[in-house]
Amino acid sequence: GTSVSKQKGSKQISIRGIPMLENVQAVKKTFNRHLHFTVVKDRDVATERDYYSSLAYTVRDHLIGRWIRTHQHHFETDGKRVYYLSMEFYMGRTLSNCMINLGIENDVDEALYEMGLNIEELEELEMDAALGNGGLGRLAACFLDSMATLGLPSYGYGLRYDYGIFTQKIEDGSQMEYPDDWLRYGNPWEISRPEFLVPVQFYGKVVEENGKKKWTETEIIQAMPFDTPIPGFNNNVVNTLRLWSAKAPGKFNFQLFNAGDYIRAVAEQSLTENITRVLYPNDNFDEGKILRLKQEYFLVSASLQDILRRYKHSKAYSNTSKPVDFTRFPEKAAVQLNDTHPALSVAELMRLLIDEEDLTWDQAFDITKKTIAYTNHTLLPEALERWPIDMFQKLLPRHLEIITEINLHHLDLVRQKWPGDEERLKRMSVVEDEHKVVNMGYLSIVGSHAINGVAKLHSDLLKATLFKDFYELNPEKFQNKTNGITPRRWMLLCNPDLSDVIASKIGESWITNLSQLSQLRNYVNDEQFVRDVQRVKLENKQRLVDMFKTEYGVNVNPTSMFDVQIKRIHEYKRQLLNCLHVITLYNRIKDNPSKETVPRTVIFGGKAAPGYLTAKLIIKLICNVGRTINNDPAIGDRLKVIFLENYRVSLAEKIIPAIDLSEQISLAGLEASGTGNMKMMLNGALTIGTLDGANVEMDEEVGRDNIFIFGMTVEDVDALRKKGYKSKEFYEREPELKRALDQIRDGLFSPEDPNLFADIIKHLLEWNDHYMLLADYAEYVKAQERVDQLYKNPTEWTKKCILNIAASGKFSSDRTIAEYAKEIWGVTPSDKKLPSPEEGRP
Ligand code: GL9
Repeated sequence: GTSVSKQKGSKQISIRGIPMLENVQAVKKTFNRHLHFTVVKDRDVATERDYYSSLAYTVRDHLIGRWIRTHQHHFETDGKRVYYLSMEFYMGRTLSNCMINLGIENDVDEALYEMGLNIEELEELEMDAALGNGGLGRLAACFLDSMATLGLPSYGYGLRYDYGIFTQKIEDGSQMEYPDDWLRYGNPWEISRPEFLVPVQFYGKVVEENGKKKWTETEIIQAMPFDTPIPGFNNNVVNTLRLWSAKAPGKFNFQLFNAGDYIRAVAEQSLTENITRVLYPNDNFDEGKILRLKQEYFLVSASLQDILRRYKHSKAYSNTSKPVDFTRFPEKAAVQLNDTHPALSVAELMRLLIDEEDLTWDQAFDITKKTIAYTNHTLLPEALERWPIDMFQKLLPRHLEIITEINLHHLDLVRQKWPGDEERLKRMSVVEDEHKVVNMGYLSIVGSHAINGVAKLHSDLLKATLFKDFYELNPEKFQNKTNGITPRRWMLLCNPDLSDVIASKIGESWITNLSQLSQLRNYVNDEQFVRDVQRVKLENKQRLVDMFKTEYGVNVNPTSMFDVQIKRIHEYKRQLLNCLHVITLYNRIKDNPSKETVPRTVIFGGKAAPGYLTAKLIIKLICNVGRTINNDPAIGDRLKVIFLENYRVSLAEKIIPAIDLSEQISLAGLEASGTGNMKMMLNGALTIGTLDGANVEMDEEVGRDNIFIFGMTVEDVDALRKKGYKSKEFYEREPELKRALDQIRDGLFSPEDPNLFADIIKHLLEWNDHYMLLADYAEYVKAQERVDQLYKNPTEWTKKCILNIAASGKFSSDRTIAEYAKEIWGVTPSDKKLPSPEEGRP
């Protein structure tokens, strides 16, 4: 059919039909009503942002009826609820996602067009909800979309940080951090719920009264819930993401200042509210700060109190005098811990059940274990949370008691299974006596019925290494749930033209059943289809080229290979290895200027944790290498290097559809899964990568002929470490590697300060290259040569892209969530639609 988009050049997609006149009229009317009554402007004085707000409220109107009805439905059916507890929800923008899931984007697009407004420009005004660092937080956001789309009665619980992940600016090649004041213009997508305010206690002491423990003289901070709607795709379900904000409880603390210090008392309220002020910007790293422990407990306590309240007021107990039976709680609630950050849930649920609901220890522990499950997201030792006992003692004395007792029971079981094995007992203790810390991973395992890793390889490594002893104690608890991504945001929303091309061949069922993409294998020899896929990729690249020109002043050839590594900057992800390859390409062109080469644009993007100096130096090196190469007239447009500023969800949506080559080159065994790898595969990029994380399963799905795998396996890494790795041997053995490192060391890329990168050289040579870049360098360069060879043949290249898209079905978060539902939560997905609001109340 003819898509409206082609006529008007907007991004509207045809696969969901042409706009309906009466819908378009209704949208215009609602939009104008909101501009007048909600935003309080007329069209003479309204700003673009006013139009964005009116549009957001218009779209929000379409959610409200479904949201209320979904609530009623959950109350009436009273099934088991799923609670996803996470310190991070990296949501990005909401507007276009809502329009897509509600199926109204074409109507809205048409209405705005008729009013002379540009929907894409308005969409750009929305701030990202950047309440996450990277993969872990974005995974939580994809899971919310899938849980709603699968019709599960599910809730996300998190914190409403006033400031999300910092805004990154690159000044003189260096990262600078600025606060992300995302709520500055208000947030039309949230609604506060003061009626569900929850008190959270801190400090105080534990006393015994008639043989019962009591936590008293605590300081109280109120948790104010803010709800955000989470629409499912095309099923009239709207679930809830509930984020807590810290609120000083006026009257309590005011008693502390009994006389005359009213002003000071009011001023100090804002100190209390610091708990939810800002997201800790660390990726795969535990800073161990008390404010972070407070944040974690604040999330856990507020959420569990809310969950218990919902159980007590559920249909089974409303309007009855039946006493609440908590032994049946695990039949009505599943709590999933997104890493150990909410691990205090184990102790808090025990406390609430024993101290507040008067259950026995054994009853409470049985309920807790049946309710809670734990996902591990990393093996990196520096990321594993271990809180000092004295911090606990001060901040959460009752929880320390409970954890100590849980540990005694746990160690009894270990003793029963392995009598006399004192070493094992010490290794498995939740409370590590030697370092005086509580191991939150161990606490999570002991308090859960299921523990899972996030890709096959990672789950196997958990059992073989980090949690070996616990696996031997309870092998039945250990599972794998390979990560996934939502095809709604990561295909329909970000790549509407590719969505159209795919739908023209295989229809639309892949949107909620991504394995249907395998049908595309039938079209690899369809010349028109290959050309269409090629055309869409080039158009997506062209849009980026325009941005590179305006934002960075760099001229990029849109037919050059877009070779992209976008992810947090971390040594284990080995952006430096990529950089060494870039320098090698540069040297080859300089040595042999007349030789024909495959033009490349190498693109990096990602934030470094503000305190991670080596990561910041890596950014500086990439920028400086780019400066040298991009300004070298001998290079021309054969090689360009770009560092993208402020990589985040909304920028990922623009880059990913334009990628030719996806860099997934972590040292094998260290990237638990990766999820960017899946997004790029789905959008028709080829992968160059190590056998790490989910790359292993991508390789399985697509076949070794269609992916560029290189480098050491986990076993190779182990063997090399055992044998004794010496990075200098590789430096001496590989002339091009030696040359690149010498150039960095001698200041070729930093003539104004030749010693600038000394620390990088130190890491790689003096300190023996912990992430073994030098060992993988030669194979990496060879794999890149194979990439070049293939890129010279655009048809063969595109066929492999199509085979990658066709093989990416496994990596839908719908599949991941269906597995959690069946194998951990004991709930059943449904593809039934709820009645739409227009259908009237039953
Ligand atoms: C991570 C892993 O490093 C990734 O490999 C994995 O894909 C994601 C999601 O499971 O989890 N673990 C982790 O701590 N981060 C990850 O991305 N970092 C953060 O985002 C905080």
